[in-house]
Amino acid sequence: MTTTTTRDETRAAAADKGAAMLMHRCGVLAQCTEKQGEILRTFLSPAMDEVHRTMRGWMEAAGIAVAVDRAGNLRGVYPADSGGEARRLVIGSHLDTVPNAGAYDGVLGVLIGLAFVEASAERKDPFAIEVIGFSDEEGTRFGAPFLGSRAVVGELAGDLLECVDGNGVSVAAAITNHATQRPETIEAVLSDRCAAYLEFHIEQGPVLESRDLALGIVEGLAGQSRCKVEFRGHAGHAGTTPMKLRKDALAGAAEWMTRVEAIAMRFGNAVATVGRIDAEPGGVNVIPGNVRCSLDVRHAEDPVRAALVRAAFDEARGVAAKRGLQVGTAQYHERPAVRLDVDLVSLAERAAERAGYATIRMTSGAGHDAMVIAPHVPSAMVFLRNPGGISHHPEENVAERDVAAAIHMGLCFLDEFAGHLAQKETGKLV
Ligand code: HGY
Ligand code: MN
Ligand code: MN
Repeated sequence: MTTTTTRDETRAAAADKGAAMLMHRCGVLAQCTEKQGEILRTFLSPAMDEVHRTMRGWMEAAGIAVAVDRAGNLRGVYPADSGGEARRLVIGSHLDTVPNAGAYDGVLGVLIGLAFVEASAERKDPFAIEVIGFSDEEGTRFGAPFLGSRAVVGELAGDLLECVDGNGVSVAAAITNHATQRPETIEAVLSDRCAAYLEFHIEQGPVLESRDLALGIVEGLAGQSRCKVEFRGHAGHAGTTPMKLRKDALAGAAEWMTRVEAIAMRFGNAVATVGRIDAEPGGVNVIPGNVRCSLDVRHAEDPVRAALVRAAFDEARGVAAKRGLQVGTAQYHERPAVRLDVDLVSLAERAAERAGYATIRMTSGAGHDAMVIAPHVPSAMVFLRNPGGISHHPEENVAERDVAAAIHMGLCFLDEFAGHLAQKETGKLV
């Protein structure tokens, strides 16, 4: 009896199996944390080493050669059918988290690369697949994000290496300590055979759910600025200092924060967030004398983002002058907006269509490692529906059927990628 299973039904079945395993593995890796009761994994931490040990077992069982590089990125290469130094498709995302994180942000995109390899056992691809689990995309430990992906594109240098964590340990010292204890670490560079980068990530927003779509094709990522704003007033006794004589740094910061919100509303499609505020000395009966605020600003157009940052800093100076406070403002990190590779974006769209999934094109408001890699390697990114749009939160979730959709679409991407490579090599791809 001839089988009636078509290649795509077989593929869909492989995708379903891979999705079930991926969801299980996200649950296993969620146990690797630095803080009991929540998910927290930071740059070069013991919890990250635990993730590496667990993933190494899964990856080596799939025939992937595994290493960790000096920047703490997990690196796994599955050879091309032709072996040797074939071109590489890199599939990656990050393994670190924000504090009190969900179980899918970043991790899903790394495990999906492993799922492709496991679902490709019978394939004979003319390209190698490299799965990368970046060590630090969130910037939780040092405040500066993208340390892992910036290392592999040669940007981890200069002032960035001098950033210090809450214990006064610098990025450079953390890397040296980690690598000294692990002499087997490899250089943190991208192979010069890397032909493309592909990242899968939960949307971290409500759009796909609102359109009842499993997958979205990212064509660009908004630029981002990370700033520090510090208000300096005069600490004093909460009970004896008349209101008119105060120089309350926290009251000044509070007034400024509401103005930042109003400014962002004026700049259509901009977002501005004060996510962290440290008030000193922190006594309940002491007027705060010093307040440090973070400020995160995003927009798809860099000049608009720059104008918003300037406006926020001007407001801080205005509030400080009115209240007799001193103020310091600084932008310590920025990444320009990025457009992804038009050919790979179209290829991803075609792959989703072949797998039977309608998609929309999207611009990402969230930052991702793809925005660091894209200026160096043709890159594409695929979003998965994120129920409730909840992310950076323990209730972050993804549906197993949408993970299956992503794996199915990804296998169709691999089919098309071989032809894409051949056309690029012969110069027929314009
Ligand atoms: O902050 C971001 O956009 C990303 O989640 N790291
Ligand atoms: Mn994140
Ligand atoms: Mn992420």
